[in-house]
Amino acid sequence: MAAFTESRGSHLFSEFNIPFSRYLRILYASCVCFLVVSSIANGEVKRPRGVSLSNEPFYSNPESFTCLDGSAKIDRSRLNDDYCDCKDGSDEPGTSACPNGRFHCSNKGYKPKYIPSSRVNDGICDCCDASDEFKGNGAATCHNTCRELGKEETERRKKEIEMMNQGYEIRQEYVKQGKDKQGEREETLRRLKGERDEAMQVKADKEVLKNAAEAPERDAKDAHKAVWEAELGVKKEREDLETANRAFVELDTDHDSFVSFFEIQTHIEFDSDANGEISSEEAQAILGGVEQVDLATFITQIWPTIKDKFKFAPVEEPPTDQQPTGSPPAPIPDTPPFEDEDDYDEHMPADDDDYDDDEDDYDEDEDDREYLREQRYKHRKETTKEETKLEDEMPPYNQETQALIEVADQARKEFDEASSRFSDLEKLIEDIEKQLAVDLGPEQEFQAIQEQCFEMKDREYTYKLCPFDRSVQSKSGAETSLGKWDNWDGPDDNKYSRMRYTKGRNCWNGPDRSTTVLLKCGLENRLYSATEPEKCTYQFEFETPALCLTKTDVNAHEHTEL
Ligand code: MAN
Repeated sequence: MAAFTESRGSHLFSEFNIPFSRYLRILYASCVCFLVVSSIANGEVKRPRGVSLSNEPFYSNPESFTCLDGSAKIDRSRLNDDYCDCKDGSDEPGTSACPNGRFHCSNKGYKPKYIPSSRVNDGICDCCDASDEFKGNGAATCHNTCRELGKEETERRKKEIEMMNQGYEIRQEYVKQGKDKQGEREETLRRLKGERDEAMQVKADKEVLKNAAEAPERDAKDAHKAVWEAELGVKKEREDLETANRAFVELDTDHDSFVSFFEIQTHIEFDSDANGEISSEEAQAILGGVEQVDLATFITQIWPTIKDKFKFAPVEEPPTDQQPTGSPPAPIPDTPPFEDEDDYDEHMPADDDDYDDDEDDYDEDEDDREYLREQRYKHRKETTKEETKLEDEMPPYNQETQALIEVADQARKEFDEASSRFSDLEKLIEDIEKQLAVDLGPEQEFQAIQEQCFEMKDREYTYKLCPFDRSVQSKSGAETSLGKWDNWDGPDDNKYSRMRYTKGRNCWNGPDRSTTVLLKCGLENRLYSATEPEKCTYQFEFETPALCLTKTDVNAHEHTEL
């Protein structure tokens, strides 16, 4: 009796939200009423209609009734008299007089339940034992169907238990597989770490070899480049000299082997004050303050100061259908300002026999000479272009340097290979460590759904769940991320019943998309529902044997009374 009172007491306390002091009084009343209850059993006080067995003690006083919320005490005759006396409606459990009253159906053989007392005698069968319809139409039409419902329920429960038991067996398999897989992964991780350490050593050794091979290669290449740059310098100097000579020839229009200030005046690029003409003072200033300079002075003193400005006359095509005309070709000076005359000749373009400018040719017709001069300019221009191009390209390395490059190339190749092997191993280790860090359940049972995806269609969308990886929505082939694996999110006592996927694609004017997956026990792994309860917040439902946690004796349940 003590145990009965205690358990019922706490239940009632919360069920009716009764103040604690009132509760103590009720408790006292319950004890006092024990005798009365016994007498009820003897048929002395009848339990009012609509009162549950557990509430019976509160209705057992043969004289009076105290509302369950303590708001009033009334004569017992006013119970179920179709007039509402208690604020909580507790005096009218079996009529529809109180708007907040509750009618209790015992539903023997099925599940007892409460219905709002307003539904009593409304003509609609709410209780399977038909106890809510005892007057009027309902009394005639409602029959007790609790026994059949109870049978169906028992059958349903039995099937569910059988399913859960089968699921449990599958789960046992999952546990075994999961643990094996975890062992395999740990073993692979150990092996990879060993290989990674070796690869790191190989990489370090190959780096030493590479550095050793690259040092002589670098020295040889640098030496080669230095020689080439020196040669290039000399060539450029010679070219500059030649250009200076050509400029002198072009400027010396009266062929007196001097460039005079009036000859400078013909080159408008020297118009330093940009007034459209070059005064004799401007021209003399360009010649260093003198009236004229010879070739040597021009090359050494004047050319360096004017070469960036100086413009050669454009090369003109010789007329095709008539004899060329023009002034006689300018003589190439006899005495170049070089100590070594051969050196000069070597860097002057070789003249073709066709337009040799020997002194004898000066007897030729003036037009012919003009023609030859034009040809020579053309030739010079093209040759200079070609030479410049060639000079810009460094000549190939000699055999010895080439051999050093090959050795260094090989060393680099071996280092790169060692380096990428090391990186590959690092990546594999990182991946496997990530996998091992995932919580696959207390017994690794959820490993069975790792590394695979489950899909379902809902209207225009296909939803995909790749457990421990991502959640996706797709439409016409375009995928939208609904979140990446975050963590288990179930309540403390059922942590593995809910998963969270977060940080999916941002929702326009809203949060990042996210998914909650509710899991339950089922015979197969199946995504069977996908909804969007709030914009861009998705809820999936997934069944899996991994969550079939218990094995129940079906027969034991079969005999459990409802
Ligand atoms: C897409 C889908 C929907 C979502 C809207 C939000 O159409 O991802 O699920 O509600 O975007 O704009």
